[in-house]
Amino acid sequence: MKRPSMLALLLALSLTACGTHTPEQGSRTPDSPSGPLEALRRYCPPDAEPDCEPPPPPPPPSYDLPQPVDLALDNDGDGLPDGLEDRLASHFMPWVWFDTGENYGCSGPAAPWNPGTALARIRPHPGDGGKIAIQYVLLYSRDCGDFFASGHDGDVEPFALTLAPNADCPDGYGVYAAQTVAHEGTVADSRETQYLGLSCTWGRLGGGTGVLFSSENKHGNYLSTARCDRGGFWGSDHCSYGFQVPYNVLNVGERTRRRINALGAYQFPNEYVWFGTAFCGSRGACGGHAGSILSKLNTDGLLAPAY
Ligand SMILES: [Ca+2]
Ligand SMILES: [Ca+2]
Ligand SMILES: [Ca+2]
Repeated sequence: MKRPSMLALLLALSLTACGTHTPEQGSRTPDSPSGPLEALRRYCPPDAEPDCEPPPPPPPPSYDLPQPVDLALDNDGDGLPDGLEDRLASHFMPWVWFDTGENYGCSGPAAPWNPGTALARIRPHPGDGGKIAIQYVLLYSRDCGDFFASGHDGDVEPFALTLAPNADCPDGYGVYAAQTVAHEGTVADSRETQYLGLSCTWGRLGGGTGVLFSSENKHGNYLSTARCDRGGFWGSDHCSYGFQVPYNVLNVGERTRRRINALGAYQFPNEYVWFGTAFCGSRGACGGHAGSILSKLNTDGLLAPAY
């Protein structure tokens, strides 16, 4: 029998070594595309050691801005200095009047002796970047219902202003237009628009007479009693100069750069601006009839006109 040469032995040893390696390479092709080896393939380079560990997942993103913020800066990243946003939103917040028929406590937590919570999103107007859009929402613990419309826990009622440059005004902007939306998205959807001639003083803090009416027990917003009394479900809304309530205006920032998210410090524990969860007026689980705050502040369809 012919003895194998040294070269043949070396060749056989080499093939054996390759053979031990080949199944490992084969094992990098996973049977299941979602298996752990597939995870290794995604995270480790092709020539990585077999025990290459994928890196830990990144922490979830936090969009909340560190507090306190420098209001001279554009912390929420929309192109406007945040201090200017704050001043304009408060300066042009109108007087808010409730109907004489409002049930006692239904405007709560807002009352003539306790300022209510108003949220505002302020940014360049999507329809004209030279103007500023302010979207406000007024928050209530409850919608108390009226005639054909049932009540519910939590109430989020929007209105909007468009500001335009006016060098005569203290911060360089006056009110161009106001728009209210009551019963949004229902058969009783009622919208009212006023053009306001670049007024410097329309708002309450600006010394003006700009007024918003909150309809009886339902809290739909209107700019005039006449429009309110024709609005609602089959004309059920009522508005009047019954009693007046002041509001604190909070600039909540932008969705990805939040100035305010949790509302626990602002009369509404366990409620959030930007999470998109149903607003329940801090009354626990509810049917979601008020919708979310996010849905009101993030909907360009509720903006006041740019032209
Ligand atoms: Ca800003
Ligand atoms: Ca903003
Ligand atoms: Ca309501």
